[in-house]
Amino acid sequence: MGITVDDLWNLYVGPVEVAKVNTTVQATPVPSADLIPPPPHYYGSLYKGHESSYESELYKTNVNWSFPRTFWWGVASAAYQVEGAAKDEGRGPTIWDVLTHRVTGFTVANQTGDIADNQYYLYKQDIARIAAIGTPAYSFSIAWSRIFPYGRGPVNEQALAHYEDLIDTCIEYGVEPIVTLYHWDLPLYLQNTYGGWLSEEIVDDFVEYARVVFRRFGSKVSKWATLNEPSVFCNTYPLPAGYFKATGIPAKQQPFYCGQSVLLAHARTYRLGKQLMPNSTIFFKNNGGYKIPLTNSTADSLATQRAWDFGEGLWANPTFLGGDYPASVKNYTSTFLRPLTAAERGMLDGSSDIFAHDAYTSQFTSAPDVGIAACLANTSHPLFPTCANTTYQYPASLGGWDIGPAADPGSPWLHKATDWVPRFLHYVQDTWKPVGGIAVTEFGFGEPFEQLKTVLGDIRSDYGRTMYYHDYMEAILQAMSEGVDVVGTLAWSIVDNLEWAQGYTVKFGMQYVNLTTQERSFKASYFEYVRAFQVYQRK
Ligand code: PNW
Repeated sequence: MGITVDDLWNLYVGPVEVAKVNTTVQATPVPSADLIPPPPHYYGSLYKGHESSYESELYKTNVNWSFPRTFWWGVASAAYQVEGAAKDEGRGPTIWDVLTHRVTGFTVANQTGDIADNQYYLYKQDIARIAAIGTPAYSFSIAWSRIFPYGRGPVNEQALAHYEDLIDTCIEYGVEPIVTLYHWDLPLYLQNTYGGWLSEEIVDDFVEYARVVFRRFGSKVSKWATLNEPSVFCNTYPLPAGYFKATGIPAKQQPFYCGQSVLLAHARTYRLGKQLMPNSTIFFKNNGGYKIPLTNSTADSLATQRAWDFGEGLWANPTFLGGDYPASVKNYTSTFLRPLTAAERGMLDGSSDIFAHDAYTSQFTSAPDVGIAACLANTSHPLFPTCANTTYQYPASLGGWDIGPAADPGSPWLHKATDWVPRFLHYVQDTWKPVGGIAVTEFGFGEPFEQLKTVLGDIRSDYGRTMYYHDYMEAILQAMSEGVDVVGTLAWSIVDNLEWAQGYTVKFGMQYVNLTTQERSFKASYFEYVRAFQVYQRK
């Protein structure tokens, strides 16, 4: 490769922090006192929705609620956010090691994932804990740069052995492992060699990585996510100037070059996976949320359609609706991106077994102030090319209220909007008609100001997040009782972790992590999530 992995670290990242505990720790039994749920909120359940007025429909609706026995559920994480052990056992650097170490201010207080939750060494205890509280599945991601330190070329057996033991430990504890191949941690070498996702060269490398992982773990893992939230990670392009290989592709076009590589990488990986593991469930994770036209104007409904097209549709139309981009997206990308070939469209169509969606929130959508046409005519308009505005507030004519309570100010994109979840699920089912149903593969809430709390009991009593899960699970049950085929849920997250640019200042964990001692504690929300299944899952 012309450069050693050590040199990659030294030249582009520099020294990394090392945890005190840096060998695999055996699990100890979870104390039974840790598994006592919080006292109930007796009036927590005001059933709502168009067909369930509190007095008359409550019990009727409620008896129709249940999760079928086949319903799968668990908690989720991603490698860079929880693992730590940044340089250990042959891991190669990723763009995130550079972003956190070198790009001043990229993360809050320049926090890094060097140690994070040290799950690379503490996984046995983490799995023992989630098993003890009754969680049937754990969804984690594999770090591409552990398996292939350069992203291509030599394979690192030590990393494969590590993930093998992680998977075996899950199975030993009766926890189903669900694996994501890519959760944003792009091997740095690939970014510097050809621009990462901006180049179609990445497709071959990704498929080879997938092949190695599928071959090794295909007999033990049956649910696979290829890629997590391309809408988010493709929009990290352009990467900050001066740290990575520059490509000369205009900034606003870069997310779409990335998108095309992602679609092709996903589709080929899907086809390979189904060939190697015919009984597996393979999908990619979309994200976004329900989009409500702010007013009933024609402009707002057009803008809302554009937001669907440039959001979920960019990924879901090619995979669920015949292989190509939505018309509005194609209209834009055809000015610079090569069209997908008939063979590629054929490979894409039907390439996700379920519609997996990380459905945290919903938002109101409206036309830009200048109007859609003027925005489309001005490539430097901040909303170009989507040309749709979003807000979390009702219009002033309706009082300007929030759609629902805001999460931590560090996550301004997130408001609790659980009242819209049933409509969202209907919309996904009606629009993309996923044959295998819908899975909510991430949902969660950054409890406001949780990082300021110092008393463990106060941290564990995460009322906002608890109500979020309570209402969210009811919303899913409501939608299912109305005929929406929801097949699974994965809550974000198993533990507090590195919340990307927010560092450790925003908490999404259903377990608190003391970052000094690495001790974990269940929060009330975890019990609430489990309770939904204790009450409603058919035996
Ligand atoms: C997800 N949005 O990201 C990621 O998959 C996780 O890694 C992350 O920790 C979690 O959500 C919480 O942020 C998202 O703007 C980031 O709609 C942004 C959005 C959605 C999901």
